Amino acid sequence: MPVTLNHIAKQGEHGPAMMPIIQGVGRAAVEIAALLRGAVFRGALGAAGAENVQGEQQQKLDVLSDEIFLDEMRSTGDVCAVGSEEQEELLVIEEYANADYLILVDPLDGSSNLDVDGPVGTIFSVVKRKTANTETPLASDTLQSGRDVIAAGYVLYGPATMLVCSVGQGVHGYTWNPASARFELSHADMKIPASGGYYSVNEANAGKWLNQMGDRLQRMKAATGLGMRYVGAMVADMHRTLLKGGIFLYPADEKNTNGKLRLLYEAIPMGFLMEQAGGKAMSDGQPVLDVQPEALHQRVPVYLGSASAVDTLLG
Ligand code: AHM
Ligand code: MG
Repeated sequence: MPVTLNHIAKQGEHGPAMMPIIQGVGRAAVEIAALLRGAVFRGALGAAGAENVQGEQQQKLDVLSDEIFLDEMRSTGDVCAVGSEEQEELLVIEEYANADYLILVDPLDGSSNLDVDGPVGTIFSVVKRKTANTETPLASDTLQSGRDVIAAGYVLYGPATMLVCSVGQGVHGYTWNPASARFELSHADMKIPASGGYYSVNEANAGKWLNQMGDRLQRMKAATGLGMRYVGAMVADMHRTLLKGGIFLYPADEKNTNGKLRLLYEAIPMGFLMEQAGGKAMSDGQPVLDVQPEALHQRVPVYLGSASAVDTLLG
């Protein structure tokens, strides 16, 4: 008997409460995957003509994926608000404003890959509200460190659609089976290899990196002999790093002095998964999960991977 997403309910203290929310993520993933496959026929590729709060060009598929995700979170009845990379403000789900959980999402990560049919992903994390559930949730409810995250995960839209998630009891990967029309457990208890794998970084920025990161990377390459892979979509680069080992990094540079990746939508969920998989997740000078968020769209430098590779780089 294949194991389905219901498996999440059996995982630890938070599994039962997280199962309906992660099933909602699964429904959104199926819809987004179908949208991506058909996008070229519907004229849905290309820029939407607007910029998001980060001043980045939104793609039509960023906007559509965001709508799909929000609708599926609303349909769970368990989510009171969604903080999205594509939305300036926290979106309160008025009809369920008394629900206990908030979800943070990058609905379509790596969207620069869309025009070349490259892999993209969805990244999410779940926190419990701090305000009383008799009140309207506030943006401050999202500003919780990774140590307070209850569940996190990503969806990889690759040759197969995979949902990889953790409710604090290890990391499990579920692959969409088109024949049975459900996610089935394909990668139980994922652990990052202690050595080997690849380093993954946009090395074109090396000349602009801060904190001698260029020299550090050269030393790490010499010490480990790791080969290099870079997709430019964090979900795909993280997924390979989790399965094969090594390190993924996006350091601070002269242009992006806090790095490019968002603390709440990218760094914390991936850091949570990396620690759950036995790896290490650092920002500058402290674990990603210890960084106290101060703003919804805050950015941080990120170094994720096998502890030995991360230590060799930063050590
Ligand atoms: P996005 O959320 O706007 O897609 O940006 C995030 C993406 C990550 O998926 C990826 O790791 C990074 O940007 C790649 O950036 P670069 O093109 O600078 O290498
Ligand atoms: Mg994005």
